[in-house]
Amino acid sequence: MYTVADYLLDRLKELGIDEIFGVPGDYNLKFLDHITARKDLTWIGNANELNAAYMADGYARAKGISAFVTTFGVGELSAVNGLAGSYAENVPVIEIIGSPTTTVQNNKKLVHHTMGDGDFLRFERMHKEVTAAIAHLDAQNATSEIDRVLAIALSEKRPVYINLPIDISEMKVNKPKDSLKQSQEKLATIELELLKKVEKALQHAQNPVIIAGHEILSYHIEQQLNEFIQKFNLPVTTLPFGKGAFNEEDSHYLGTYTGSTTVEPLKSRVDTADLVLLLGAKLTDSATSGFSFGFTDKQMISIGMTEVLFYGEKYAGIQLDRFVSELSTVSVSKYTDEIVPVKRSSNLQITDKKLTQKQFWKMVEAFIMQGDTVIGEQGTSFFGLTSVPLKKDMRFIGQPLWGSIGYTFPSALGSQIAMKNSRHLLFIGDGSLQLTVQELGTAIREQLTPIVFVINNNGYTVEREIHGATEPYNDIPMWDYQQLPLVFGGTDQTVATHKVTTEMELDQVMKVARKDTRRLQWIEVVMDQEDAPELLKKLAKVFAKQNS
Ligand code: R1T
Ligand code: MG
Repeated sequence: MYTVADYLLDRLKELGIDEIFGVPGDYNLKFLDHITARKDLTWIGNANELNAAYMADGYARAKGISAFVTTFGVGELSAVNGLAGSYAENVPVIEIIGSPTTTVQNNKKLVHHTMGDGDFLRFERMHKEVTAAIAHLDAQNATSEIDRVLAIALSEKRPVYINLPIDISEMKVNKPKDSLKQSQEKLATIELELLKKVEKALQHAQNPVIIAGHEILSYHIEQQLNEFIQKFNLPVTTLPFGKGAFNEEDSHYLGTYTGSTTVEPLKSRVDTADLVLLLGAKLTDSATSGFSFGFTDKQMISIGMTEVLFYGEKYAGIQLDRFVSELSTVSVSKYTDEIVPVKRSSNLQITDKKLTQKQFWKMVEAFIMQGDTVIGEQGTSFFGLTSVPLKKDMRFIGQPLWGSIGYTFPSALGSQIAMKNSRHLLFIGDGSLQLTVQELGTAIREQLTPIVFVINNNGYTVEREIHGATEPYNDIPMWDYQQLPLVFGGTDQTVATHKVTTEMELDQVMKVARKDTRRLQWIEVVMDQEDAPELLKKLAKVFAKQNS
């Protein structure tokens, strides 16, 4: 019998999903049977639902969309923080919640995972604020509601929620007749009008600059952006929130723009541009060192998913992917001034001195390779990695807007599962790791082989920089980080563990880790608790001010 469960799973397959994450519960077990019965789908069980949401987010950043399953109430509520992050950063994740049968819900039975008041819609209502659409499946609407919310996830690049009562899941339906509707390609009238205006602005600009942001990554339109840049020979920079949207080895790439903390000559180049064209970018506090960008609305055109500003004038109804795809059709002459590409470090010296943040990130710069995916956790990791110029065909994952610590560990694993051939390098602080470390078991079970740098600096260094350097709230219990994989089921076959405190030790381990591609590389990196990357030191002062 072909059921609602089968219909939903066929649709997920159609979207390119091969793995589904989550945690079982009695309200979703039968639905999970439909997953495990299929050869073309793999169930990846998580240690908890928050991690499942984070892992699905990382998977979606790589593959374009993802799905995870939780149980009613207790499961879904644990995942809310993860969904909110996906919402904030435009990552389309589908959450499927197995809920009690329609009869139980209609009769307001006092069943487990409820508040005991017969209100079965409480948790669904709570999800309204962190999803782009909610479907509550019933006997009449199941297939049309599935299609409706999946289309919204695709066009808005935001999470959607599917409440699947366990009896509805087993209900007989017809197979889908057509493929899911995709958004149309042709520009709407308002988009054409704006395109003409942007064309004019580009024609008049003497020294324009393009700032690419995270929505380029959400819509996977890096190629369309690149076409536009190459065709008109335009200088381009990215925000830390969207790093990786443009090939950083390309001669048009100026470096990462971070507001007042940006290195020269990039800072002046951007701030004095007569046209700053933002594409899919949001000028958030941590991406611009507390809104300290040096340009104003008078210089700026911003084309984004939720906000479009043309020299201060607001526009609505612009679909970002369509618009960016059409940008290379404008009639503008090539930019001919010199473009100063991003500066790379040279003359790396390795000594037997203790590792500093400064030296560490220089060594990382030399270590990264074409095709890698790098992930930077909130804390010294994100801000250290922001200043590292990437290589060709590299991806970058961070969560600078939502900024929930612990996010990157499951997310890196999700992305690694989605992109098996890209070596994933995760940089994560000791404090952040302590939130989501349980997923180490999943990494080992799935035989994933990322390189994980655990920065042991004895606590919350980023917060020490902002406030309370020696206060006990910025301390954390000291763990034996190097040994962790062993208690999570790691063996010599699956994990190599290392611990480094000097430059030379790191150098040695980096060489070994790069070659040892068949095991997870777990590297504890010891650094001083007062040491931080230059960018973070400057930024921390800005944040401290923002809070006073
Ligand atoms: N809780 C959650 C879920 N997310 C947060 N961002 C915070 C609390 C606040 C917070 C940071 S950074 C940070 C915390 C607790 C500490 C990170 O420490 P670490 O991982 O050891 O990194 P470092 O390398 O800097 O020592 C705010 C500022 O985002
Ligand atoms: Mg730390």
